[in-house]
Amino acid sequence: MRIACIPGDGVGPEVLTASLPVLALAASRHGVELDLVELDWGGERYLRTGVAMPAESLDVVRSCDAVMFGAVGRPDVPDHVLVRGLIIALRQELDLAVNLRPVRSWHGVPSVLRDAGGIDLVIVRENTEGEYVGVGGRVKRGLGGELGLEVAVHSQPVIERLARFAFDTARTRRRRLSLVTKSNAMYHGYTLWDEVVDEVATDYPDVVFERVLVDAMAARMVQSPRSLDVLLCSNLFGDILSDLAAALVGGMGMAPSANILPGSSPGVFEPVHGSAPDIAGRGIANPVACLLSGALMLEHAGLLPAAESVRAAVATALSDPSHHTPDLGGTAGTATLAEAVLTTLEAQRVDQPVPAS
Ligand code: GGG
Repeated sequence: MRIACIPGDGVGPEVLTASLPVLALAASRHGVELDLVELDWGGERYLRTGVAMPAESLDVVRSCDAVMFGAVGRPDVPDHVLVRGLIIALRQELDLAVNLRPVRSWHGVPSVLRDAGGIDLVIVRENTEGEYVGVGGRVKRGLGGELGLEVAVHSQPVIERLARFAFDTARTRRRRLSLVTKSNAMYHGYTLWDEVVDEVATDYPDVVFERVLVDAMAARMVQSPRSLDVLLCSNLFGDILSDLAAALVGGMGMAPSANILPGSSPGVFEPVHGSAPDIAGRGIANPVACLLSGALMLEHAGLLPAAESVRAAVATALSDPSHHTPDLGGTAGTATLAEAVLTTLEAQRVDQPVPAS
């Protein structure tokens, strides 16, 4: 597999460098070698050249089977310049319709909840339009009474495509799907979501379907997260709720994601967290979100046993608190945790069924 690697900014290079040997070993054990193509896209390149990624970026990415992405953002560049210029641009230009954000609890990992055991949900986030489509403007700049307009765009084909993916995902899990909107107040775009998803739901009578307003969902995720399975969300709501979900299972360092167009490649696989400039360069960032994003990449490439072997090794490493990074209450560094995962993976017998993680 030819993998484009975009370490990006802040802790991005640290977590990606730590994760790649694990992913390479898991893949090679299942007969696939990873050919890594490193790309210097991100904030430093923006400061040097005026753009975060070059004009031919799509050709470069399309020549690869997948993209592993670290993080984007640095304090000396306005956040929106890099987020829009890199990660949102890749999602939109490659038409990566689905942002898949699975969240689960891990044995031994502390949580803000008294009992976080058994949380296992997946957020299916719309990824190319909604509130992040980039339509709007600012007028009367510098004249007083300035206006800022941000127009959300929701389209039937994009909602329907995403909804079918979410229902298909629910069929591989506990067959429960919650559509998250705010259609009581934002009643143009979100009533369209309600109607389109209601219609799709009729094709999936075996999936228990409900509509939940985003504010109620935020409360429910804290109060009864185990009642949730698949959450189908717009771009904005999926972005917000996935941070909340991550916080329930140990924090942002535990949340992986996949940007994919089902049945197509390349997808872009990235930890949900950003560049964390406050801890960048100190070797203490949690690599788990990046490792699990790599597992999603292997799974998307059809290497499910390799993906499961990474998840099982992560579970084993996390069960020992001496491997925990500071965000999990420990004192271990990025390399210590990643090496514990690698050592566990090395010790796994390839012909052995992967233990349930
Ligand atoms: N690791 C991905 C990253 O750096 N994300 C920063 C971010 O703010 N992303 C916005 C988004 O996911 O929509």
